[in-house]
Amino acid sequence: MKTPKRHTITAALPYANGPLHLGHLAGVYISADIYARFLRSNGEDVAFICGSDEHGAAITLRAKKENKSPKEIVDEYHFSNKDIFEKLGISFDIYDRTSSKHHHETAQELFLEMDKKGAFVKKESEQYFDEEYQQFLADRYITGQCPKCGYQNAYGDQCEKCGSALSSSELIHPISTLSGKSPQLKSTTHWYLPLDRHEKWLSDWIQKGIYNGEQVHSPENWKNQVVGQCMSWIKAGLQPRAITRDLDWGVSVPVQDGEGKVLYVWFDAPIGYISATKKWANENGKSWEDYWKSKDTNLVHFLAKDNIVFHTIIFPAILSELDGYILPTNVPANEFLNLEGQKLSTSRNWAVWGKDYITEFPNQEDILRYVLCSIAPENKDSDFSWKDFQARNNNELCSIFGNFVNRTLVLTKKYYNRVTPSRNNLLKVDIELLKTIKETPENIAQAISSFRFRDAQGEAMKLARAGNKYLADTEPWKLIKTDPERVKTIMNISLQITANLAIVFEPFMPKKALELAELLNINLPRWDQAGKDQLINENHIINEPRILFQKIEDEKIDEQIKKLKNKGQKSNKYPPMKDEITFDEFSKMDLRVGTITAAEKIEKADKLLKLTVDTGIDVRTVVSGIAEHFKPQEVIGQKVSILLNLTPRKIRGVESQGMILMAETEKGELAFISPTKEIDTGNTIR
Ligand code: B3M
Ligand code: ZN
Repeated sequence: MKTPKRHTITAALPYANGPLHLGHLAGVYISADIYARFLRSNGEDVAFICGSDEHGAAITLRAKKENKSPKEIVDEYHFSNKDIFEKLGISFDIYDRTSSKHHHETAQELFLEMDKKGAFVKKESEQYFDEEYQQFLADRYITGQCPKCGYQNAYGDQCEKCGSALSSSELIHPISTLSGKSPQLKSTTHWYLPLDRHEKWLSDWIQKGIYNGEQVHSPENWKNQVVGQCMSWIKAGLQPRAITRDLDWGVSVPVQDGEGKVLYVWFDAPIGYISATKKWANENGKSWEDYWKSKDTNLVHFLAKDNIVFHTIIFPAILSELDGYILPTNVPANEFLNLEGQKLSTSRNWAVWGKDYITEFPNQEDILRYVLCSIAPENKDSDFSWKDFQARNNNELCSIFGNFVNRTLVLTKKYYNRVTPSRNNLLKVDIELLKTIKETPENIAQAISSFRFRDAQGEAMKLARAGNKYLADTEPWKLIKTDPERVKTIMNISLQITANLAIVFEPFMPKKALELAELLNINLPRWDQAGKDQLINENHIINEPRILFQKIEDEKIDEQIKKLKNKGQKSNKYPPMKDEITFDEFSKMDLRVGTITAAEKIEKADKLLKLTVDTGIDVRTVVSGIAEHFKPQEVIGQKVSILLNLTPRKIRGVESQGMILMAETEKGELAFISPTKEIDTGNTIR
């Protein structure tokens, strides 16, 4: 394998259908940014590529839900997500969008190139069609029973209960989410990527790093769980995958019989990396092809585990059919981040949103970066908790890193009026420290090169720890009276450590690194200067000391915990939602407006009233548990909602034919559900 001349780093394109939360940041973007910054600091040629994924059923469904157009949805989230990334210092070279004209053109071009080459198979097949909406249904638009585990509300593409990947044709009793009716099968033609053709070489490439007879990556650098996931797919046998859809939102299929069809979102989205690179290269006087077609380019995809197969199987299969493209050198996918011990859930609002953090913790973006890197789910799922966040800030950043820097700056001011003192005789403790200074960047570099960002940051922190210990052990504040020459050496070395901290922390906490350089009154040096112990020259004047990290108080953390719990409480105060039912299931209920015409107590049953209800189609008896709340004479003449077709059952010897609907408060108070305007008895409730 060649030493790379340049690096194309991609971070999964977030769907522009919702805001970013800590799970996204810890799962993908913080790691990717550390990698990109580290390489740039090393003077490497880097293209760090991202953007919004603006197509697919996730977007159109959201639009439908909010009664907006897909365009409105993607505009909203594209800009708000871009802003969050910027504020967190995620240093993309471009943050593009897949709804752009240039992306559509590139995606179409590549489709045509593949089509011409015979890389697709065109197949007619039966697909579900919603007659009422006159629309073919993407898998996401269909729900039904999972054939694997029997779960009633599986999506057409995946069962969220058992995790199986499905196709809608496998669902038992499929229902269209558009009309709520069962969809009909209708024949349609689609382009398929015959992944089965690619099985053999993909397997060699993933397991051995061999592609077209050449060693193109080192498999031992790939994460086990990534290789494991790929191989289990390959072993199960790869199936042809449709790469077009009958939809009206997306990149249209640029051939005659492609009318009314668009490219499958997972076909066009990864191509988004390429179109974004083109745009960036054009604007910056570079050649985009260097970043995608040159064998000495290191292509790395950052993403979370649910995106692995798309980047290790489908996209490589696409690239292999195109002229001259390289494949990724690595796909260091992360696992998931949990929140306070529970799975993150956007629908339950169990999340910490990037936007909220930025507003509630102003100028503390780097703290979040530090904490999320410390707990990055690199090899297994991990947990974010506010207490841990506070502890890492207070006990590590403030008490160690901040304390060391502050002492160094304050003592330099106090003893030398901010002028860097000279260094003289070195003792053993100094020599050891100089060795740590030298080794730190090497250790960090090694960890980053093998995508161990937690370890890498831990190594940087070790240097701060070593510095802090050095001052605590040597106690210059005591020595200043007895051995002022010695203090000069200690402070000189402490300043060298501080300068090193600025360099090595730059990939992790870029703003703090700049602040530190500013405090030292130097330009932030590049990585090749790290490890040196003469970064601050004798007589160099540093700036006025200032505190680098602030403690986070308990109140602030309690507030966050309370806020989260409140979100949870909403669903605790009231019973949680029952399992979803289909429209079909709902419509089986015969609900009507009825009128109570007679009521009497049932002997020896304190809670029950025997009601006579006029339902418009008959007069029937219903036993209802409302006797503790209503007297019989109170309810006569009351309009009610009644469920007619409930199987009759005997209660205290009386056959009850149906059920009266009641609203119940958490204190157990009851109220009838009756029409808000005059509606005749017998009318339906739907
Ligand atoms: N839009 C992200 C997701 O699955 C998906 C990534 C595309 S990367 C080409 O949430
Ligand atoms: Zn299932």
